[in-house]
Amino acid sequence: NTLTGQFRIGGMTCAACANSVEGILKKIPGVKRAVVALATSSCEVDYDPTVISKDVIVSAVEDSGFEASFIQ
Ligand code: 9UX
Repeated sequence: NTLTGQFRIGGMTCAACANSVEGILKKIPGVKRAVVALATSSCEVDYDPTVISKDVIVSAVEDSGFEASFIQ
């Protein structure tokens, strides 16, 4: 049971930011895969919708000091 979501991530200015966001995403229970693209200020996340929702992903990123919004 996997959904793939695209999110916009704001506030990433260097590669270490992108690594940091990726680490945050991968630590969320229910996240199976997370790929952050610094160049497009976005990320793609595979997650188990029976464990978490897209809102949990957005909140976790925002709690870490970046901006996040669901794209599709
Ligand atoms: Mo780079 Mo991001 O020096 O918070 S890690 S700007």
